[in-house]
Amino acid sequence: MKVYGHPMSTCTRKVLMTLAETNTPYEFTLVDFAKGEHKQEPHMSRQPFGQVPAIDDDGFKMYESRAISRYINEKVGGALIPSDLRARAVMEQWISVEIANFTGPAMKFVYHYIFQRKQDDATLAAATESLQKALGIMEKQLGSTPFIAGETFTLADICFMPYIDYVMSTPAKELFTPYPHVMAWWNKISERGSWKKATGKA
Ligand SMILES: N[C@@H](CCC(=O)N[C@@H](CS)C(=O)NCC(=O)O)C(=O)O
Repeated sequence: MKVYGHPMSTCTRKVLMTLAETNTPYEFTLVDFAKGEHKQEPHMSRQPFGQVPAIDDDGFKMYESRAISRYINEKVGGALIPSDLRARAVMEQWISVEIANFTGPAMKFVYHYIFQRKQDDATLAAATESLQKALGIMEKQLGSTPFIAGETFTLADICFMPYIDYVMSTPAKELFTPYPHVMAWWNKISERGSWKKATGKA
């Protein structure tokens, strides 16, 4: 399987984490943002929105990180998607929470502090409020289950990871302190060897 992406990209990292968790071999091709390769051919034919990641699996081409992760897990018979209908539905619920309620506000801090895309005070205040709301809801869940969607590590955990990792290296990490179950979950899942491999920390 060929993976086209950037090692620092949150979306690429979801795919790399899924590959590492499922022990799936792959060949990585850097799409160099600095050279604008993501907005040029041949990458535009792989990902028409000019973003990463994209894959080519023996001629089968697709993009969108969460969809790619589901494909990889199903292809190799991985354990990242529960076979039980209701457990799987809960996993999908938490992936939707990640997309709809967590990642947007979290990324405001990442843009502001890491990527130097400065956000105004009102934007950061709104992001703080939204993130605190999401963290409170995650805290309740993680007080009763070891992983975000239940008893096992799933794609839902993976989907949160790249964003939390970046937020934790900004002053917004303090927003997580009042949520001990979220912190314990993050400390546990970020210690996985697969995460270290996916992020080049191994
Ligand atoms: N929904 C897409 C989003 C992809 C995306 O936003 N990728 C970012 C890197 S994490 C990117 O390529 N940004 C460059 C750009 O949008 O110009 C996915 O999950 O794959």
